[in-house]
This record gives sequence, structure tokens and C-alpha cells, in this order.
Amino acid sequence: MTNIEAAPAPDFDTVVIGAGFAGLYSIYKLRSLGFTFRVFERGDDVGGTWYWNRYPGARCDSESVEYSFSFSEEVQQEWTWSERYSGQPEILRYINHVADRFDLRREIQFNTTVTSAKYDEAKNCWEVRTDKGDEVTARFLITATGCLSVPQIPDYRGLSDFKGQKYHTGNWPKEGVDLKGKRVAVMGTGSTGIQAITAIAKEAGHLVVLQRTPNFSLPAQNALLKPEEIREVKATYAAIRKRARMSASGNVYLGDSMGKTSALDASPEEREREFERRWQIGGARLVVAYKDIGTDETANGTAAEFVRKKIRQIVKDPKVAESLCPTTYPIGAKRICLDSGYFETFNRDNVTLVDLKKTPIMEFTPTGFLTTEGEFQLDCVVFATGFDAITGPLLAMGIMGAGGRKLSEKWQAGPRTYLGLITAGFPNLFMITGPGSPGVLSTVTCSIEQHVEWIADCLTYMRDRGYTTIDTDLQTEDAWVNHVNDLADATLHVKANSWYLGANVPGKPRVFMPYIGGVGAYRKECEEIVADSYRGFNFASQGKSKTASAGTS
Ligand code: N01
Repeated sequence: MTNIEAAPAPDFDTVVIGAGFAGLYSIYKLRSLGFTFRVFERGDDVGGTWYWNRYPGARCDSESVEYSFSFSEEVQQEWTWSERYSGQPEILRYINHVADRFDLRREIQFNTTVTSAKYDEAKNCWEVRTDKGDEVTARFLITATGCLSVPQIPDYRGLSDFKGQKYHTGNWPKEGVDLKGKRVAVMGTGSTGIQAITAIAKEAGHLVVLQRTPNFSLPAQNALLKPEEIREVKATYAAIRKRARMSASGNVYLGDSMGKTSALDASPEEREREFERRWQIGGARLVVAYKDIGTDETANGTAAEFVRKKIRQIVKDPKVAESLCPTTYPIGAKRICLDSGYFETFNRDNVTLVDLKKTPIMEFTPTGFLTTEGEFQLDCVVFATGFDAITGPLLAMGIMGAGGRKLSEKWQAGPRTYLGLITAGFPNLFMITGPGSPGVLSTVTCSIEQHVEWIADCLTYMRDRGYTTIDTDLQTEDAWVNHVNDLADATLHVKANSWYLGANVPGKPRVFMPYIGGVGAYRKECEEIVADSYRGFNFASQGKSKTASAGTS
């Protein structure tokens, strides 16, 4: 470690990048602990994911009462969600409410994109530069950049010649888009596409759905929350949150939905009843109806077939129904989609499904696109084609660690972290919901709060002991990465080409990025590591390095 004693103090203790859920809670925490900080945010207001994803039909697929902050009992009591699954406008109003209530905008510099972040070993600080010409230094760098914030638009021949409107759902214009009566195509049938297609079909003159791979989608069974439901939640909020924190996914509001028995021990009639019961309750609970749906292909097949049967019942045209039936990967191996009438949409006269596996797009033209079957004339194309997930936002910022090593070089073959929180050789860099943590496999607000609190505790621990540097070593990191891989390999998740594996981005290494052991197990591991004097973390102060596990008091 370099001696930093004589180095001038950095401008701030911390720079935080991003002002969505993660950034806002970081502000709240850092401020309450007396740390100095600056926050940079690309958008012109708070909200992160919910600021950018304003596409028609945008809605949360976690229950509203859980997809929210738990850190303030006052906010929990004063805010009332109107629907079981909130729409984007309501979530953005909520985020704004929290920002206003705690005066969180004060330290945020909006409309500012971080263009580089370089660790200066001599000064033991991060030098952060932005597109607005800022150059600030901070002892610590915290990325709160979200996991799904770098939109992907495929590179089709002729796309730049298309004269109509083009939008990506993850970068939807703030002023909205009038699609009334227009000829619209939506490309992509993931969670986003399924929501957008259902909503746009009601508005467009004609909608063409461009599907490459059909997806398993379950009914959300969204509804207005009743006053008695809200009263009950508010009366028991503390208990709900406590259970969520130690659960598999952070989603426990309607009871523990994880089945305890094997699908193969149930008779076909019992399974049918259980799947139907869960289909009617709504949400993703059908895919955990039995304990082995996520791990055993035969068990999984029973749930997959139930959903295919539903699709065939709902969609009137048998050919269209067949095209909509997923058959090439296990149910739940990709993120399960929740819908509000998606399959019914294909019974509308103004909706056409183009199965790109059967009739691929040859090229876009100035007025539409050409498939192997013919030409489609369009006014507008909506790309619901996903994101360079999890690592994309981190690699987009030009992060350079010790010795000028680029993060993009270190992660060339896939991300490597310890707990998804730090990565060796990039001292004092903390990632909220980084790769190797459960973030995207959970009610993300639950995971965000855990990470922010963990980081805040760690910074306090360091301040109390005069430590100025935190890092880990490759051995610790390798062990964590292997653990994350082992957990994933024991599931069927690795059998689908999903964004969890980076499979949606051409050239991205195929590595299962999230920790799949569950938020409760992960939290426990994090707590045990802290209790064991921050096992695996190396701290240093004033030029003296110290391996935490050797004892730190
Ligand atoms: O993205 P996706 P998303 N030509 O990557 C298709 C979260 N989310 O934005 O499957 C044609 O899942 C691609 O096809 P294929 C949620 O975690 C949350 O929908 O690769 N098609 C796929 O159909 C979700 O999982 C909420 O063959 C192309 C689609 O585009 C995550 O965001 C709401 C193509 C991309 O699906 C991402 O979902 C919405 C090409 N070249 C989303 N390239 C909440 O409610 C890609 N596709 C919280």
C-alpha cells in the first residue's frame, strides 16, 4: 500500500453515481452518518430505472407494498399504494416523495454522466470526471447505477434508413409518445415487451409483435388494493419486512410461496389444482409451487406444460398459440414475466405476431421492414430489446483501478467480485447490487437496502479505526465467484439464454452473474463475514495494510 499520510484530503469522502432507489438511500445514510459526498445523476431528476422506463404499460412485477423502502416507518405509514403491482408513474411519484421528504436532492448534480473514474494510488482516492467537465476526488466511490440501465438496440441492416419513429423502452421520452392510430412494431417479448405490447395494442392502429423467443408469462392478477388490505399491511409492516429480509426473493407479503415437496410426488390432478390455485393468486409463485421446479427438468416440465396449456386455451388462433408457446428452455430459467392480458392481446384484430425464428427480418427499409415473407409498413418501431445487464452500467464508466487497470480488462471473461460488493485491485470502490449479489433475483429494494446499510456500516467501521483503504484479494474473490457459479450450476437457470448470463448481448461472456442462493442466505453470509472481523477484506491506514481476518480491533 502507498503511504497516503502526506496526500491532500480528497474533495469528498464519497462520490455516489446514480439517484434511483440505491442512490437516494445512500444519500440518506451517508448524510445521517456525517460523511461528505457528491452524487452524479444522468437524468434531470431522481428515479433511476423508473425515471427512464416510461413506456406504455410499465409496471412493477413485485408487489407494491414490498417494492418500496423499509428504512422509514414514517414513510411506510404515510404512503398508500393504490394497486397490487404499481405502474411506473406511481413508483416515480413515490421516489419523488421520498426525495422531498428527506430533502435528498440537495447533493445531487443532475444531467451529469460520469465519463471516467480512476483510482489514484498515491492519493488513495478516486478521481471522477463527468461530461459536464467536473473533476472531483473522493476517498470512496459507490456505484448506484442499477442493473438494467444500458439499453440494447440490435444492429439490423437498414435500421438507420428507417424514416419513422424509433424508441427503446428504457429511454422513453419524458413527454410521452402518441401512438394513437399508428402502425407500430414492438420488438422483444421479455418482461418489458410483454407489458408494452399489451398496452400499445389498445392504442395503436395496428401492432406488429416481433418475437424471437417466446416467453413464459403468468398473470399478475393486478388489482386495486382494498382499504382493509392496506390497513393490515401497515399494521404488520415490520414483520413483513423482517421475513422478507431472510426470505429467498424478498417477496413474502402473501405468505411463503416456496413449495416444500417435489412436483413428481404429486399426482397430475394435485399438480393441476396447485398450479391453477397459484395462477389465480397471480405473480410468480407458480414457478415455486414445488421445491424442484427450479432444479429438476422433469418437475420443471410439469409447470411449463401447464402454462403452455393456458396459452393454447387463451389464444384463439392455434398457429399463433403454438408460436407463443416457449419450448426451448425451462420455465423460470429466464426471468418470469407477469402480465395483464398479454396472451389475450393476440386475439385482437389489430395485432399480428411475426415469429422471427420462422420468418426473420432481412432488413429495415425507409418505411418499415422486410421479412422472408414480405414487407411491413410502419410509423414507429419500439425496441423492447433489453439491456447490457448488471455489468453494462459499470463498464460504461471507464473505471480504472490500482496500476491503471481497467475494469473492462479485469472482467474480460466475466465479472469477478467478492459478495458483489467489491472487486480486487479496485480499492474503495463499492457496488450496490453488483454482480455476484442477489439484486436482480430479488425484490430489488430489499437488496438495495441491505447493500447500502452494509456499505454504510463498513465506512463507519473504517472511520472508527482510522482505516482509509479497503480491498480484497484474488483468492477470496475466486472463492466467492466459484461459490456463485456452483449455486447457479445446481439450477436450471443456466439452461436458458438470458440476460442473467449476458446471452442477450453479442460477444458478452456467458457467465451467470447474480447470486442465486437467496437474499436471506446472502444476508447471513454478509453478516457472518462482518462478525468474523470482515473476513476476506483487507484494510489499510496510513500506509500500513491489515488483513481483516487477522483481527482488527
Ligand atoms: O429485456 P429482456 P426486458 N432481434 O432481455 C428480444 C426487468 N423488468 O427489457 O429472448 C429480435 O428480458 C429478446 O429475444 P431473445 C426484468 O428483470 C422489470 O424485457 O433474446 N429480438 C427478448 O425477447 C426483466 O427481466 C420490470 O430471443 C431481440 C427481448 O428482446 C428485465 O427488466 C418490468 C433481439 C429482450 O428481453 C429485462 O427485461 C420490465 C434481436 N436482435 C422489465 N435482441 C418490473 O416490473 C433482443 N431481442 C420491475
